[in-house]
Amino acid sequence: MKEIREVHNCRVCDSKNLYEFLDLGFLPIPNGFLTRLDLKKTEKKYPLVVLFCKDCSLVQLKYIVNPEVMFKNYLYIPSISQTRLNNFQTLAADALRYMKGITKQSLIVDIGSNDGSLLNVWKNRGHQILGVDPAENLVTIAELNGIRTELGYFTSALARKLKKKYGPAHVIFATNVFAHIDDIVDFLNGITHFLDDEGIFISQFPYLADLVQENQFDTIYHEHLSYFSVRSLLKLAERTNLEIFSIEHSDLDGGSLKVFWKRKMNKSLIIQTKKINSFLNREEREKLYRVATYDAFSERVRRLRTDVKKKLFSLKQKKNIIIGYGAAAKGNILLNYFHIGTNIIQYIVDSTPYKQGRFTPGTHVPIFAEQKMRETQPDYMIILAWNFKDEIMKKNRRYSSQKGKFIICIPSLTII
Ligand code: JHZ
Ligand code: ZN
Repeated sequence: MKEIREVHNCRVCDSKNLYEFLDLGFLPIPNGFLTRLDLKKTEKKYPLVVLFCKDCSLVQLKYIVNPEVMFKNYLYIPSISQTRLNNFQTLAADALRYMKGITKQSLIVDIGSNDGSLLNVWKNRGHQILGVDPAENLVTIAELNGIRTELGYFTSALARKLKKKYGPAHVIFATNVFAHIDDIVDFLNGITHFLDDEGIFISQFPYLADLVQENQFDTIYHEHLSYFSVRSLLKLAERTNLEIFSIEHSDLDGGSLKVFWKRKMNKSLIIQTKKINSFLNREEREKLYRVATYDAFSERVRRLRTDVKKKLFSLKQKKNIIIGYGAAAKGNILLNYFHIGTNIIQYIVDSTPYKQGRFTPGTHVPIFAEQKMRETQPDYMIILAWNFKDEIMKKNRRYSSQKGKFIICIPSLTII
């Protein structure tokens, strides 16, 4: 496949009725953290343009970057944040609540399993586990952690091989990967095939309603091809042999949906119509099916850029030391779109070992471990991983007791 492909049809309903409402410009892929050597090379940047489908309300990227460019060697791991690890525990409890028949022989599968953190929860309880992930570096780490993992992208073809090799899956998870998939109908056909008759599939991803309401433009990036409303999800389910039997809201990642799927023929699980309709009511109330809502969103994003740049430049003018906290993919979107780099931020601290010693893509801000802060008592810390602001501010009580201030940019500029 070429490095980039333009979308002409909605991936959920095939409509050509697509309305372009936001253009974030040419940006580097957000997890493309650079080594010192990379700094000398020319950096690839890809267009980040967002479309709204007027027929099913799916929000989706206009240009798709080849997954091999983004996921072959992947530097993001979930296990750095306690909040994210807690979420994996909650998901296990969710599965056990809906599926009484889970035994030690049940096969638990995680698509986009990364370093195996989600499956670790199940391994510790003695279950059969299987990870699937395309990142060669992460499969090696997961296998070292004793998490059996198949290298590759989950498709209906791979599903047939996996079912033959491991038998049917009783629970399949897909967290922070469902929105990353281009041929989502084929993906769901694979899930249908791999699932046991009584099995359930649980997907979790950022929720479009929260993204729009909280101005979370920085979670729009090349990895995230789709931004789902419940309306577009139900439309998608109609094209498969699966049925959504429940949806729950989670605060993770600034607001995400946990979507519970079963095979249409599985009558042992009741469809939670009331719960599902409550999301549709919210989407109607917040006018998520109207073009004007997305034009207003884009206007707020442009205003946010002006406010943040003005404030940061004036803090810098007064010789304050400003750093970033959390070398997050979303942070790289914000820094690049706001044109904020070493002209404002001295460095970023992050506990992810593979990110330390590297530089942020496009803006080339150096990334250090947290002890760097001890050496250079900063005056301001921009929490780029704002989705973990509570966990991060708690961790930095000493910094704030020494008059250090926190800057949060989403949903609006706040200094604490
Ligand atoms: P974090 C993630 O994106 C992952 P990103 C993924 N791209 C996705 O789909 C979206 O969320 C929804 C660091 N950190 O998890 C760790 C500390 O150093 O929000 C991470 O590098 N110390 C698949 O990249 C970064 O911050 C800490 O105490 O936006 C957080 O990035 C904490 C809490 C985090 O992922
Ligand atoms: Zn559509």
